[in-house]
Amino acid sequence: MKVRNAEFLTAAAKPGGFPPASAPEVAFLGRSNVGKSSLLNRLVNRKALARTSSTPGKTRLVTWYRVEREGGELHFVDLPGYGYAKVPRAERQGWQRLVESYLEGRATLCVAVLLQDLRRDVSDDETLLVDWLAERRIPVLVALTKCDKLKPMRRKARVEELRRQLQLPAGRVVATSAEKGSGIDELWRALAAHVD
Ligand SMILES: Nc1nc2c(ncn2[C@@H]2O[C@H](COP(=O)(O)OP(=O)(O)O)[C@@H](O)[C@H]2O)c(=O)[nH]1
Ligand SMILES: [Mg+2]
Repeated sequence: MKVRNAEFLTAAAKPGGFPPASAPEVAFLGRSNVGKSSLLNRLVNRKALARTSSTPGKTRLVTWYRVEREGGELHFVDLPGYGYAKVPRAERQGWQRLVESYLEGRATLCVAVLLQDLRRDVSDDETLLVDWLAERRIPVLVALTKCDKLKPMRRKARVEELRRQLQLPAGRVVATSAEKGSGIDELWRALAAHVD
């Protein structure tokens, strides 16, 4: 997939700050530290469009990036990471409200990409999200992240194990490594099928 240009569009802490729904959108979801910023950067061939860090950010924001490809313009939407053990309940509810208002109300949303670390087991957070998206007829793809951390021998079996935990068909689960660039073309192909 040829990306001509990618740039920050806007970020919003409240639905009132969401930009006009002017292009097909791909939403990215995952627990903090799963590798979301790294994968976003890889998908658009940019080193630091989305910020990467090992320390979780404090502000809960939905961030939009404008991505220009050969097939036309689309938006990547970076939803705030969940699963901070120490986050107070009120803040967690704030995350839920913000994310749900985006996912439920966005006419241009084409597909949600849920990120899952290849080495971790699927938790209730991911299972609930997959079910929640399915109930709302929002197509979901799962990007398994940090595949380079497992030896090739173990990788394949692990992908299948997670696919079973997620109860998704094989075509919905893509193994990726932002570090090595593996799986990026396959993820783009899967995304494009929903966007184009
Ligand atoms: N080995 C490896 N590390 C990765 C990969 N993707 C992200 N990381 C590391 O995981 C940590 C969290 O990555 P980041 O993209 O900031 O995650 P985010 O919090 O989900 O946005 C950073 O230390 C990254 O360098 C990957 O594909 N392979
Ligand atoms: Mg990040």
